[in-house]
Amino acid sequence: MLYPQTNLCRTVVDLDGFWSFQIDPEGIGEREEWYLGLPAPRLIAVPGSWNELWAEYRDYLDDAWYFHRFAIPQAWSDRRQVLRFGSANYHAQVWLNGVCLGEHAGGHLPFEFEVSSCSRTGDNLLAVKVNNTLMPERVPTGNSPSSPLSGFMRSLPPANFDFFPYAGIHRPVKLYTTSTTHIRDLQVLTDFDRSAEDGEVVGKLEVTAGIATDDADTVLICTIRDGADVMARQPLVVEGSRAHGQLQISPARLWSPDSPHLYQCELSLQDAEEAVLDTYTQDIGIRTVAVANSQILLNGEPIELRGFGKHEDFAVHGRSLNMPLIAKDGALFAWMGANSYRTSHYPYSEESMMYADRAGLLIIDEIPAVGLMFDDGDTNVATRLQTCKEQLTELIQRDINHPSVIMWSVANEPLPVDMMQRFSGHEVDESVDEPATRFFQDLIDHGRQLDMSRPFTLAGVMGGPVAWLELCDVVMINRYWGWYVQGGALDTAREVLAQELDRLHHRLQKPIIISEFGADTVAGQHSEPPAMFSEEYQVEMLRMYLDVAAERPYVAGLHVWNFADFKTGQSPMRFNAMNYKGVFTRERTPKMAAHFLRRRWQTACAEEAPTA
Ligand code: BDP
Repeated sequence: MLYPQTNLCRTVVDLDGFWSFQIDPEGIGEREEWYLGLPAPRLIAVPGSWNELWAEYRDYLDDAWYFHRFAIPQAWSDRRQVLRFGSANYHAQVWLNGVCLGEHAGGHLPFEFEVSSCSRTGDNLLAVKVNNTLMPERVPTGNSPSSPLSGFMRSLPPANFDFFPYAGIHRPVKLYTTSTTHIRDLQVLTDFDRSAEDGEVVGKLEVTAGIATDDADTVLICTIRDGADVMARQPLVVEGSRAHGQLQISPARLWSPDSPHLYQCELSLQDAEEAVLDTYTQDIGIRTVAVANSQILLNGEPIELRGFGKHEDFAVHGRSLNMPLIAKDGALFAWMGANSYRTSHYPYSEESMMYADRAGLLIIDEIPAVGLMFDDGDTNVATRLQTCKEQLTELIQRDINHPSVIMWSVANEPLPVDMMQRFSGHEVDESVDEPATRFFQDLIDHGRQLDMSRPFTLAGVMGGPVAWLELCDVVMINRYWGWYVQGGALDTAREVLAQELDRLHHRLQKPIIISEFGADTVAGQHSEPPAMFSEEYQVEMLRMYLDVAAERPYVAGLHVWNFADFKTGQSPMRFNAMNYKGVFTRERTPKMAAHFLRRRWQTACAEEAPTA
């Protein structure tokens, strides 16, 4: 799905602002035609999370209605008009002028509706019913009996994951136009060669696009620009509604964290008389990602991921788009010498992916499959597999052109059926988790059909089946030795971690990323000797993981959990309903650990930098 843009042939109008809002706990809105206007509305910001705005709605996740009036100019009457939502959590049903346009399930991903037949010049009435109830058939889900977050640890709201299930229209709402004959989608896969004569880099682009046209004579011209310079230009081969072609540019500049160079791929859809009907420009970066010899290779060279698991989370904004925060976090990444993050535990905004392309960050892009469970009946599991596939399809379609995205993650900490037994170190019957192994095989196979150019992975829970890691191109493990297990005892934790890493390496022979490790740390809490929850302990724990990894070349990356403190549900495990494992506070004040990582990572950067 293309990100809306204004250009020669397209216009985008932003519908964000203050909308009307009303919760609908009785589910009467549709019957009473709230899509034509709300009986007792409050004002809400779009984008935004409603849970942050009114105390009484903090834990409310059920139906809520948004309503907004906007105008369409006369000049648009013969244009194709599309209404697009960056995301809404979890389920959205949309009406325009009383006509139901359709619905979308799954948060964190964009969806759109063509509205040309029910929009009108002048005043328009837009209504959206949003629902974020935690349900077993949704991904992510409500609470599971096998989850460590169930029983007396149960959190409020009863999520099966450790972050607040914010609800609302979280990302921008836009209305855009195209001509009836238009470009539908665009995919650019990149590769490169070095010329035998002079070693110059030849960039190779494989371009495919979808077009909506009735005219067999439609022409689609592809131009690759570097700012004002045209690097390559040729018509694509059009076959029905698909077009494809291969272009080369030479010399080409490769995209990398040190030099995140972007080219522009511009499509121009023309009729037989060369009149331009539609055009679309996409930033692209020429780079390759591969896995070999237990290393991740970017442009053929080993890279080491230094960074974090994050969240889209901030006071008042909740989970909604927060552009200054994206830029602030980017600046803090640069300050620390970090080069990578995982979109734990759901797709982040398209705007943050664009930022990463330009800033040279390496992203592990994750679907919202956090805390998947397999113990609540075959039907629920089958429904969730279907949902995961849909989410993976939508994510890959959305993000395939971002050079920053180097890997797809299909799950975070799926829960083995025999979770508690595994946790307590008892013998387990591996066969009980085989249905889940088939689930992941199926999901990863599905992803590989959509994108062959990036590795697939999932973040494995402590004690989880190795068979699940075996399915991945790159192994990711979340480890809390020294926190949930061997808490306070970093020497023992070091031994267990080192042994486990070596065992996994021996068996799997793949690059390993420690995708989570961290300690809850109350900013300003100090202790000597270091004790859990103090800033000193967080530093010592991170130091231990970094040291163990540094001795093991097959550890291809370290993502500290977490970049910043974040909101979660209330539970005895979470003081103040916060997870305090951030190396920054929620407001982005550095803890001692941020300074520690900066010293370690800035040194690593300096060592990697090419010498004169
Ligand atoms: C891991 C989860 C992450 C949690 C973290 C923690 O992947 O979402 O926030 O543990 O406990 O299990 O802090």
